Amino acid sequence: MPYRLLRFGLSRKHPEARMFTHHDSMRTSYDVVIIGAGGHGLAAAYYLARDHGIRNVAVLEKGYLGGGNTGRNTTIIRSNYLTSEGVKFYDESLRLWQDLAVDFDLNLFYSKRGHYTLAHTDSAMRTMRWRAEVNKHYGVRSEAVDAAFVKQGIPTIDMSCGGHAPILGALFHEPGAIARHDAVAWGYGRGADRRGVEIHQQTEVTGIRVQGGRVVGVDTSRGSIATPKVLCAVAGFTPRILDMVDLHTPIYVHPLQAMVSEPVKPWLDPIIVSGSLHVYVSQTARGELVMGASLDPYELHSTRPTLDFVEGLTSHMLDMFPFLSEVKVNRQWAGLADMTPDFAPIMGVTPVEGFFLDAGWGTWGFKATPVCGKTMSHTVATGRNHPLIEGFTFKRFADYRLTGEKGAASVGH
Ligand code: FAD
Ligand code: PYC
Repeated sequence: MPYRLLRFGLSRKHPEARMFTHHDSMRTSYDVVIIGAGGHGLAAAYYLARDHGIRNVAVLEKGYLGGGNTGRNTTIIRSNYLTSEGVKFYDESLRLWQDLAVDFDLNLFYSKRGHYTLAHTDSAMRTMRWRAEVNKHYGVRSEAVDAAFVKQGIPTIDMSCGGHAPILGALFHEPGAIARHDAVAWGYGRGADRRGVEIHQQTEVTGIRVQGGRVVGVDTSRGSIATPKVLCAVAGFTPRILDMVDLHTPIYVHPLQAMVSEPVKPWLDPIIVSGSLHVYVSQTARGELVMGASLDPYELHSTRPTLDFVEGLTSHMLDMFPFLSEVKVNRQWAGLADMTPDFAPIMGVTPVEGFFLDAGWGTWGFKATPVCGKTMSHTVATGRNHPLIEGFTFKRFADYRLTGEKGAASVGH
């Protein structure tokens, strides 16, 4: 790696290949069209080509690769969920994360930190014990820990949280990690491109053609394409795409904001979450504090950030870490979270033949990128839901078989 860096740095011609090919035109037909070049759409394209030999695939993106929630999230990766469906699914994702940088030959800055979900009340402690037991049952390393353990792991924290939310303990999840989100999109995009998948940016899907209950093509801002299979992976834009095929889900869209500080000396190794204080924070390898809070409390299709958010989040950050009062906020932004009533995703086949859905990723879908790619590529290739996504089907709402993950959603809602 250093040799490659040196060669690139000293070369006048910059011989490094582009991450992926620019195609001037689209084909008239593809075996599969994927809507959305976020991590999920690109991962599905990558595994379709690599594991299923399906390469005549177009990924259509109305903006730029990774410009949606994939490039806006706070990169927390964990598998400490509450339901058996969730724990098994996210644990498989964590396993896939371990090999990804080698698969891509790209540094994803994957960094295992340990993850604390703080408990400030007895009932929160009960939930932590519950999650720890479910996690351990499936071999996931989580444990309910007391206040002394928290203080030892995070020596700089004010255990009284400004005197109004004393920390009683936490759920400690040792595998909790962070990674560089845009590199994940580039890695999947480059890997798919090298296997023959076409990525078309600045190409918006404006309609989906259905005949006799099955998909036959898509209309785009650059013309129409014939295809028997469409995978929709558009996060906050899901309701608009579903309108095109006359399908309806209980998804509702709220903005989710985040912010980052100026770089400071490394002092925070673990990832810290407090649902009660509406705070989560980690420190990047560059020293920036990446922070977030809860969903904005209204439905809205806008990514405009607010001063209200910064004021609320910084005051709660100072409850935990008063010595940060001089640290400056560098940037803030928002993404569109596609929320479901049970805080679990909606994945797999739908009543429209050839139309597949990967949605309902709300505030929790970055960590699931690899396993979504794996399971959705299987589902699209075979026409049958992968066993790992059986708890997340489109029809679970009609069947009243919800997969209640709210207790593990991490941010307060
Ligand atoms: P996206 O990355 O949003 O990609 C969808 C793409 O579809 C977009 O690029 C969009 O332009 C494109 N598109 C939409 N409509 C069309 C159309 N008509 N035609 C063509 N293209 C279209 N998850 C975690 O696991 N951990 C976290 O710490 C975390 N933090 C978060 C913090 C914030 C502030 C936000 C907003 C989200 C966070 N999430 C987190 C959630 C996570 O970011 C998302 O669930 C995940 O990135 C979804 O990926 P995706 O590929 O499905 O969607
Ligand atoms: O899913 O861990 C998570 C998360 C943290 C912040 C937003 N989502």
